[in-house]
Amino acid sequence: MVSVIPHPVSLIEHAAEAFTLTPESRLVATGGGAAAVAAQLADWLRVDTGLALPVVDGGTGTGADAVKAGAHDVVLALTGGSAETCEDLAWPETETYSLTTDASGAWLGAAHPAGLFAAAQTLRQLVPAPDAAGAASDALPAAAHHVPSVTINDSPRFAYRGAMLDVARHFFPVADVERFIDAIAMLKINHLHLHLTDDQGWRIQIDSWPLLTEIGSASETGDGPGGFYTKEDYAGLVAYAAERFVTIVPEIDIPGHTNAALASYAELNEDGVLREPYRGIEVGFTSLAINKDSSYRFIDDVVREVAAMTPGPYLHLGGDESLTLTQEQFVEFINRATAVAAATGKTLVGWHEMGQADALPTGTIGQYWGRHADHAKVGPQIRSFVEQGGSVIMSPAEHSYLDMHYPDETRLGQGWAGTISLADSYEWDPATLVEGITEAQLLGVEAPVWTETLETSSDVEFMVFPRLACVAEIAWSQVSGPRRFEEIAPRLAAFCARLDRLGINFHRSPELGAG
Ligand code: TNX
Repeated sequence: MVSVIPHPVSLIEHAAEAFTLTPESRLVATGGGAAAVAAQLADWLRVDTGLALPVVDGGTGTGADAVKAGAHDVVLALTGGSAETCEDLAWPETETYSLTTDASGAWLGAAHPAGLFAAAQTLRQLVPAPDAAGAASDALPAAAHHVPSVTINDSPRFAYRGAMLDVARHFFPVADVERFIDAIAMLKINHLHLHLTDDQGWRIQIDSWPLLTEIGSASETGDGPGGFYTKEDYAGLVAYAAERFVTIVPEIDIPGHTNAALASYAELNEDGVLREPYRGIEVGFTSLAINKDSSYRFIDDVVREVAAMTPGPYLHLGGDESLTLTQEQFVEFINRATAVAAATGKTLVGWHEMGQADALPTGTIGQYWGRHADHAKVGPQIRSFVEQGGSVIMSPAEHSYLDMHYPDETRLGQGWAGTISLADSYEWDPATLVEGITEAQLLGVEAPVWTETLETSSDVEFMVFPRLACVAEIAWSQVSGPRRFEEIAPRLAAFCARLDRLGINFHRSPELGAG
């Protein structure tokens, strides 16, 4: 069975003979930028099949330097000409690709390396997953692997396909975040939103306010040690993500969710009194001093340093659950703080509450996290971003909040938005969820993972998989009618077998048998 998640725009399966990967297969990279993707594909295939395949330079694809690809070779062809011209491509061309496999070889073509990377992820899913009950990868037989004969043409529905990891409630070291990036990239997720600051901890080095990490990073939910990313760590993460065509979106959450900062600097508190570090899981009880110039100096310094660490276009300023402020105070603060942050040149993102402000910098993006029952109240807040020239990222709590309990397993996670089954995470449409927000206003979809109850990578993966696969399909795949869980269920089961093989944790939901 051909099983790809997210499902491609068009996938034709041929009765013709399969393509076979053998120990003699080569990855032939054609065009600048193709070799780096081919090298990653070689790494995945080594893990997935035990085959150690060489990457060879196919030259420009024509002329005397062209390598003649053999029947067992995988050609990765950058079809858009030179590396310089592909920089000028507009989305969705950057992520569009085609893939054909048959007895004469495998061919992956795209105009941009990002498209080639997407093609390589698809090919990886076409290579049969060895039996999870089988041997460890180093003991795999280096035999032939039959890939069905297909023609795939594919292109994403939304430009922004995100996952959010909360590294503030529990700190996750660099290696864990890299592991997370590898896992989400398999599903063509192309943005990683890092929730870097909250009441429980401050996780990013800021040179101009050093106590944020000296004091503010040394706590987390429970009794763990906390931690933070140095600028060097962070640069490494940004680069690691970029190699996988994932853009990191840093979030500095203000004015609420700031106890770690308020415990580091007395002058950020309205009363000038230093707060105690916080290790609980309450929300909404803190605020920066909104009437003090020191707060705006702080914001200016922090966003300047964070923007300098951020090659990506976005800077997330939070703005959620500022429950100690009146609406008037909140709006005044957001108008002033976003004006300061806009000076970095970044496009700002905020949780839907930020839409109450009436002077948002043009283009500010709203992230919707409401429940169905909140639509009437929250609808105007999210539409306000559009009215002020921005767009919307959909993260509806009842469908995409990956820290919500599964219906059948409640040891980890929370329950304020109910339980989220695999079907709940699949059967929704971001373009019809909130009145006045349709396809044209959507930048994309993001699935957040809040980590109050999640301490390890294994905990995070358990909550994320396989539900993220459902959300990723919503974000990537075109839709022509209501989504039905039965359509994805058998493919989810196949994807989970692959996760199992890779040692990535997931929830063995009874729904996986539904296909
Ligand atoms: C709400 S969603 C929050 C977070 C919590 C989460 C727990 C949002 C913008 N704020 O602070 O961690 O619920 O599910």
